[in-house]
Amino acid sequence: MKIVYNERHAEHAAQKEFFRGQLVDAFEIPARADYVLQALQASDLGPFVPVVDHGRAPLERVHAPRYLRFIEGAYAEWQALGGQGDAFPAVWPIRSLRSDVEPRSFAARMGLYSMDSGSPLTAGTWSAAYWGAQASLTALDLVLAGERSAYCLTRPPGHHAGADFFGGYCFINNAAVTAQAARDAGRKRVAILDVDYHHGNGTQAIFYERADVFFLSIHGDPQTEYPFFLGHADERGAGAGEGFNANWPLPAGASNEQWFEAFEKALVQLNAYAPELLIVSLGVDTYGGDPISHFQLDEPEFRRMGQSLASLQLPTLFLQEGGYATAAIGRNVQAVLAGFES
Ligand code: Q9C
Ligand code: ZN
Repeated sequence: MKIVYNERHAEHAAQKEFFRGQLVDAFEIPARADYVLQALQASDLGPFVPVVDHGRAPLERVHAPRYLRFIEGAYAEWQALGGQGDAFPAVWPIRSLRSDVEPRSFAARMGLYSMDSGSPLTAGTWSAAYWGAQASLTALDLVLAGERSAYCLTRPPGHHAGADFFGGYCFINNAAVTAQAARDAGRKRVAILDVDYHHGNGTQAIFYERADVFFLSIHGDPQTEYPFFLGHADERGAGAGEGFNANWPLPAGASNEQWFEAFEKALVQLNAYAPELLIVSLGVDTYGGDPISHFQLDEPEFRRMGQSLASLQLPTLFLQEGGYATAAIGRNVQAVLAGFES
């Protein structure tokens, strides 16, 4: 399986994040991708393919241009104001406040363009995120050219980022940018299967009223799990998109049997849709040892996941999302990809 690696990922390097009123060591750190790289280099997966720059246009097909400009310049603005270390938002345009007027204040725009205070924005965030989207678009080129599958190794992840906001460690929604690029390249039906522990609220929202991109997700129940405000079972799409969104929220602590029961249901719906391309938002924070998540998958289950995905016989693009048990991420990702190839 060809692998596209975002070599610029480490430019996004958060130090700390807020957790229960304290600044704690960041979870979404460069070592995550380094471990995956090591594991894949030691395996017989590959070869590695260099990233091709597709420019800004494919990002603007999904994200508001003013949002992208904001992310690109945000760290410089923060520094100019005397901001020390990583940048965090502190105020949001919650219900009854206006979000249609873009304020001049940097602090206000940080809030306008974000959903939480848990996603530090660093000096290299734009660069890492931009090149991550390019890596994903490069992986798409491979699959469009006839490769059965490809894997994009990148960070920061993308699935929580909406058309005009960041959050959940995500800044550019790589899955959405890539699905839209596949549509623009003539693929008529694209499916995004999101197996990250957290609901992919950004991806869902971007395609919620569309029938040409089917979003399916298995995740921790938003009643108790991040992102809390989206990901319920009754979210089935709207307008032309009605029936083309499917969520399987599972209780924190769900068993592997529960997880695979939901997964098999998702695969049935996915198969019935007959997509021309499958994008897998591959978070491995479903791992039992994950420090911020509460499912129990382990290596045999990750392998089984890959095997089941292969049985769909679809052109498949695996895209790295979450996974925070740093030293185990490589093994877990490798198990999915090796299962797919087996
Ligand atoms: N201190 C992804 O997996 N909050 N994002 C966690 C832990 C946000 C996870 C708080 C978790 C976001 C892509
Ligand atoms: Zn996650």
